[in-house]
Amino acid sequence: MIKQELKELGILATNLGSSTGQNWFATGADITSSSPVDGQVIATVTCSSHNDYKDICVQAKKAYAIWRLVPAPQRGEVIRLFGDKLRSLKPTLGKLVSYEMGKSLQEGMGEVQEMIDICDFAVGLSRQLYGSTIHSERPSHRMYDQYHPLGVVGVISAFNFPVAVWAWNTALALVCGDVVIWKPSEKTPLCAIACQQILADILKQKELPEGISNLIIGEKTVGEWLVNDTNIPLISATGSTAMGKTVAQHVAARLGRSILELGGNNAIIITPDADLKMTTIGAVFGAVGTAGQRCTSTRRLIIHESVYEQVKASLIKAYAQLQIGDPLLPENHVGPLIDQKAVAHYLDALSEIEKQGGKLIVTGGLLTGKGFESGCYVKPAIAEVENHYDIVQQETFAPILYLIKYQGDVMEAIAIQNDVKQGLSSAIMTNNLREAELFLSAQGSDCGIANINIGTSGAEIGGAFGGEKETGGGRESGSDAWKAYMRRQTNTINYSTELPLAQGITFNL
Ligand code: UN1
Repeated sequence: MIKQELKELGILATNLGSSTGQNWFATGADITSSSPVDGQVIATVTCSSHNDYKDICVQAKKAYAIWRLVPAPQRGEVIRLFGDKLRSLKPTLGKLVSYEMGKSLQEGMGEVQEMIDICDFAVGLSRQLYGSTIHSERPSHRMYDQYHPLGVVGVISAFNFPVAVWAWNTALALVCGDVVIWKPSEKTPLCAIACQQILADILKQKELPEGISNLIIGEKTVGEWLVNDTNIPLISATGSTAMGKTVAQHVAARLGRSILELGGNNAIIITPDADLKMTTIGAVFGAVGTAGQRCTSTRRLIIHESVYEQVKASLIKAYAQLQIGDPLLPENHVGPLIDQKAVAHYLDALSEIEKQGGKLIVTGGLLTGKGFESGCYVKPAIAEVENHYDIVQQETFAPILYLIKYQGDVMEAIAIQNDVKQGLSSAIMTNNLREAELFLSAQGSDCGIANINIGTSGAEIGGAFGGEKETGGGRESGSDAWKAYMRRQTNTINYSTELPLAQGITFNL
């Protein structure tokens, strides 16, 4: 089904490992990658052993010694070529993402578009790694700060964005002069191999060391080598809050830096002044897009009682029109969950909702029969709940949408929205300026992302991406997120013939 695409992406064998001669070392155990679309095994992939990991680190360090001396705009040129290549491979890589991960082809290509966008951003950035000039308090002195490369950056990414999240990190890290070791989700190794292959070809073309971009494949232990390695000054990890807590503690114990992008529990507030037509599209896409497996997926709608019944009715109508099935077919809105374990979590959550007092108004459930043989297809569900239920407080990575009613003013809705442990993305649908500004104010949303009149998912790469509280506090992608990938240095230069001390201190010998 995907053979042609794999060939175009330079993946020639279906048993992948060190024998392919590419620059990930793999002599460990084999894992298979199977598609949640049809349950078919796509390929067997050999994981990295601990010795492979050590070899990779040597290679990465050697490459770093060279790469950090390449002028930043020339590093940007490498990323420009990478972005151009991605442009031509967008349909092919998008299809692999869709088939290996299960998101719709549209969204698979959207993910590749995010890669292209971050490359464009990084190319511009490569000429703008600005520090500031600071006026010294001492005569004939000059101060400035500058940003230097940091070293080898470890990137741990999740299955749900198997290519874009790596690209956000890698495009920035590379123009910053760092090199990358990537540990992708073991559920989507082929997407990772394809990406690595594309970048490796460009490095080769530019006669640069392969070790600028490295790939290690495997389960949790492989990630642990990275996290505990004192040679890696920065770990950027995307995934569950549980994973992030472990990573944070281990990296902090060795005083390394981490960028954490963890779970969300994202809500849209729908006020009496909302444009309800826009609201329905934003809420439904946010809740069922990527089958509810984005960290920015809409989990909760906090709806004013005056529009509650109307919103509920239009959601039920919209959900009845959703087509669930093969994500590669353009008519389908919702594809499968990543695997049967995810299905089990989803089913558990449905029964918990009822146990805890919630009411399923769109019941959901597992789909069986023709087209659903992989056992990974579920129906998106909607439940009326209260915000304090344990199940509502958790992030269930599946298409389950919670409706919560509020009676008072927008401050009541904001309090409900903030009353969860996570703090990634949030939105308000309103045409009322006061409500919108309150939502964005210091007493408003406590999330890293707060939107007016759009949904919670689908952030553009230009902004810094990440969230507060149990979302981990990290920022990736646009704005000045690049600063986390560099080390800052403050420089003071004395061009006088005296040595005046700061703070007016006199020290005479
Ligand atoms: C994620 O779900 O881990 O905002 C990333 C969005 C995408 C990225 C999500 N641009 O939904």
